[in-house]
Amino acid sequence: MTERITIKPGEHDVLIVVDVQVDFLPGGALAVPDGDAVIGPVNRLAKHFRHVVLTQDWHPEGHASFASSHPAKQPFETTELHYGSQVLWPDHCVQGTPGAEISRDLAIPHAQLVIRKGYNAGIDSYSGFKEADRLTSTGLAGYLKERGFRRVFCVGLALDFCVAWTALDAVEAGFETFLIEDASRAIDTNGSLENARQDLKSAGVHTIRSEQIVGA
Ligand code: VGL
Ligand code: ZN
Repeated sequence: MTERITIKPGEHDVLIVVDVQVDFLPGGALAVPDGDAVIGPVNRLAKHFRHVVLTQDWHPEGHASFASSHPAKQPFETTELHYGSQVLWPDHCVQGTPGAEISRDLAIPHAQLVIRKGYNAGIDSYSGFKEADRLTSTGLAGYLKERGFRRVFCVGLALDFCVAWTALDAVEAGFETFLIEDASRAIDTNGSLENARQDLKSAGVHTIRSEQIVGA
């Protein structure tokens, strides 16, 4: 699992900080258990990366991924949408609301891009790269390629949804991809964490710990 290499991030490396938003933190609408534990590690890691991208879950009111949009459905149940099975969530990260804000405790003033996702009313987007229909692109792969990045390091919330899907799509887009486990926390619903671990392993995502990222 953990590969005991150390890595000094350079010009071809980018840190992607996934969805560290008020609604995913304690007290939020879709609070990830122990979610605030990622903030310290993420802030420390970000100091070692010159290049950082943030993602922001950003849903319109009445989004198709909200249980409240489906009569008789409860949060954490699933339904079939036009692109396949969809977990239904409590309303969260509604565009322009306080819950959708990126945590003020993140100390990454040098972040270069905030990529919003999940803004199409009928399609969810866990991944920062591609929406859940697996067709609609956010443009992130093109951006990262044009910038000349080769390695992608993923952290944030939630490990078993947005972080995992972002890492899997980074591999698919051709990047060598790392998930920094102690800088991420999972929701873990209906076996989602175990499934994500399997998928990450099969895809060749390297799972590492933040101590393996070192500075100059
Ligand atoms: C996420 C569920 C719904 C995440 C976003 O950031 O992992 N999970 N929307
Ligand atoms: Zn969402």
